[in-house]
Amino acid sequence: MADGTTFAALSTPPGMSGIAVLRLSGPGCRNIFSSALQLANPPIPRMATAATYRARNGETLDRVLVTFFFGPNSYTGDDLLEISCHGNPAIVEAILSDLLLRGCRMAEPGEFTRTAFRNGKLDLCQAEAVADLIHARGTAAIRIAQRHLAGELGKRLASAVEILRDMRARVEAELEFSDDGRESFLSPSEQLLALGKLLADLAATRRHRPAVDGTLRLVLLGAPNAGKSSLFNALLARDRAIVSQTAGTTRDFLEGELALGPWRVALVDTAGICEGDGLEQLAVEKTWEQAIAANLLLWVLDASSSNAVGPPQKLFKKNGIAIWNKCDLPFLANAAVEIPPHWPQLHLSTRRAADGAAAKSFLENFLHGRDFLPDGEELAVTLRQGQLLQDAANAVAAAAGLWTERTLDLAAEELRRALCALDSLLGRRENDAVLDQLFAKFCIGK
Ligand SMILES: Nc1nc2c(ncn2[C@@H]2O[C@H](COP(=O)(O)OP(=O)(O)OP(=O)(O)O)[C@@H](O)[C@H]2O)c(=O)[nH]1
Ligand SMILES: [Mg+2]
Repeated sequence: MADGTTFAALSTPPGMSGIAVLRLSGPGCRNIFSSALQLANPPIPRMATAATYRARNGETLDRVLVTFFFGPNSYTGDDLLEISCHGNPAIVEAILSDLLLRGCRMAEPGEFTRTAFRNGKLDLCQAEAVADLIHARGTAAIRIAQRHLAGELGKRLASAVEILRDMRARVEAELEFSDDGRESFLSPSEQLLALGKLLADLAATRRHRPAVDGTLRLVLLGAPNAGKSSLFNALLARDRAIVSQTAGTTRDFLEGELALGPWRVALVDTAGICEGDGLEQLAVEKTWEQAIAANLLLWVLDASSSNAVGPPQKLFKKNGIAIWNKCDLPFLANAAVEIPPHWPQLHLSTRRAADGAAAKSFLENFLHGRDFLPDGEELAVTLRQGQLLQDAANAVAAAAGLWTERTLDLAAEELRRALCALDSLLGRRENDAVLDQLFAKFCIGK
């Protein structure tokens, strides 16, 4: 809400803590500084100062530490005040209530960052990265979020935007002077193709997004009847999938949600992998699609069968865990079953209630602090960014083709489309609905 009022929020998690940090942004900060905190106005910027917070009725609410940031040299770009008080919810509430009485209002979700975006402190991709950095799991995901926050995407696109603008100017000049008989000076299709590839490659980094968002896909795989659906139910602690002794019970894959430590996990049960035809084959194709999209494979084997089937070589490079099921029965599996050496192995029986809980905590420990990003991966664009990058890539590729065919008016139009997509990506084209949707995902106080 760009209404020129001063908004305030608790920026640290609610509950009891050593300290709690309240933030205020807007023109009223200076007044709060001198009235509620009785500190000399104008404040000394960026200097932590001890003060007593007094309510309007003169009551002392807490001894606090305050820091004042003058706009535009603040997070939001407007005057900003940070108040660190003792982390007691009653103190926080008393200070917030007093701030409301003094004319502030409560901030909306993401309003600090949205204001920073509106004031040109961040481009839209950087604003999105603020939420990423808070939610990222694992050090590689955090590094990626930090790169996005530092404006890496904007920097990489700056030269693309420059080239596109230049090309568009050239094609328009060519169109304008096409009748004067001059020799064409244009041969830019290759440059455009290279640019299209760069944009498409950036768009493709969206495949790493779930790992940055803290969401993972764990896929149960294995031969028919190994006990995948039984394990699926045990991990979800409910009878979600049909279990039966008939091999080939599961056809369509099933999805259930599971929290494992800080990760939000989509657990997927699949059709058993086997040779077959017709429907069976269709089901197995779906299983392979799931295997490819997985962050972690849970390969289930029937330990009681001399025909227990291990994972195929083509999955050896993926992250996985081998789960020997039916360990309530004698172990008859062939010792020659090959499991990738980097996969841990787990022995259990879904018939034993305690094993489901044990499997869950094993997975939780296994996921703790783990990265699901390939080494050296530098960026992971969001779905929104990925779609716009792909739109731009398609338009640039189309422009390259049209240029080769000398259909310059249409090439100019495609270049314009590509530029529009990149402008939307960086938030240079106002779209309140997109902004509302994007910032609604933020917490209050961010
Ligand atoms: N003894 C024993 N039987 C089990 C265990 N887990 C599953 N079963 C049985 O094995 C059979 C197959 O279990 P499912 O969970 O349906 O196996 P699945 O891998 O999902 O099978 P498909 O969907 O056909 O591929 C059922 O009869 C289960 O009751 C176990 O730990 N011990
Ligand atoms: Mg099944």
